[in-house]
Amino acid sequence: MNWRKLRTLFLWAFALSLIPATRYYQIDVPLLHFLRGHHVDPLSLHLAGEFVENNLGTEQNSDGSVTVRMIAQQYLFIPHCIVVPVGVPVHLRITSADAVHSLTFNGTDDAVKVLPGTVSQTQLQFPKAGDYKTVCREFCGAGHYAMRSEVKVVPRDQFPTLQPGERGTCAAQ
Ligand SMILES: [Cu+2]
Repeated sequence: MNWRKLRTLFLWAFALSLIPATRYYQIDVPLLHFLRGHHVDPLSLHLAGEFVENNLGTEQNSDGSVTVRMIAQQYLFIPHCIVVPVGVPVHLRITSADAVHSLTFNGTDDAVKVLPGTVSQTQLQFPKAGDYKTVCREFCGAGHYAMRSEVKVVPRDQFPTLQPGERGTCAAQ
């Protein structure tokens, strides 16, 4: 075998090894979540369970962290604007009511794949206060390019002074 063939073989082996690497987050992680019971019925999200309307938004946990629950659907994220305190762990739980979406936060590297039928959960943290645009990065239909919302990251001492309603949506502020 000459060097040329060996190089071709090596490049093929490298290219093929990328397939399991990319499919891990796209397929295996959501599948694992599903198999572990993190599944929800996308058609009845608003009727019962964790993702009913008054349970969405930011909830303060006793250890100082917060839990954020959101729904992605064509073509918006609900709540449209959320408030979180700066510098604390944010446990994000999000599911889709229809297509596959991907929630990203401008100015950070975080990206959360959102699939109907399963709950995607991830932990993030915003090191700086300010407004972060959230953008859908998975083409999900005609209105995809308008699918964006906002996270307001507020000082840690300001967050507990907010009314429960103000934590769910920033529109009131
Ligand atoms: Cu989208």
